[in-house]
Amino acid sequence: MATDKIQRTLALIKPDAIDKSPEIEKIILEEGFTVVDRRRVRLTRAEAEEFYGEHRGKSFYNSLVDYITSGEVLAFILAGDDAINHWRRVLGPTQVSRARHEAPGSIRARFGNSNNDFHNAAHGSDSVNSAQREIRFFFPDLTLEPVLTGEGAKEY
Ligand code: RTP
Ligand code: MG
Repeated sequence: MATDKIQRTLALIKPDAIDKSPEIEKIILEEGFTVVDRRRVRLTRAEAEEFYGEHRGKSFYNSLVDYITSGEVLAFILAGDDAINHWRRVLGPTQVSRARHEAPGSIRARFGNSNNDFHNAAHGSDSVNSAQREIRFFFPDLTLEPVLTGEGAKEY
């Protein structure tokens, strides 16, 4: 659905799906996103704890930090119409089993781990604020111009 709302979002290919990154990048381009920048990086534990700070204290926090630091990740800044929600739709539901059931063509259904519901192959920012924070987290040296929204307002 076109909303005329150009946004940027942070997409992450998680460590267990990095071997599938060419296939995932193909989907990114087929879906019409523009890749503004990309970076392959291995997060330290401290960086991962900061990135997933919103989940600090939850039961799965330590295993999430273990997972995201288990190898390199590939971070992308994606731009496009309604990019934040568009990318989350392409990802599918958080849990791999739900993704396979409800959105069989989604990235998490196709590339998520069959043996671990939460090793779900990829990440996407969930709001304009998280997108801004997460883009700055992975690309601190990049200066980005604000994007124009359909309402004529400017967003990062
Ligand atoms: P993400 O942030 O990675 O795009 O995923 P999400 O928004 O769909 O889900 P979120 O609630 O933000 O959870 C972040 C990641 O934590 C792992 N998780 N494990 N064991 C659990 O109950 C559990 N819940 C979440 C997943 O890897 C999830 O993507
Ligand atoms: Mg999330």
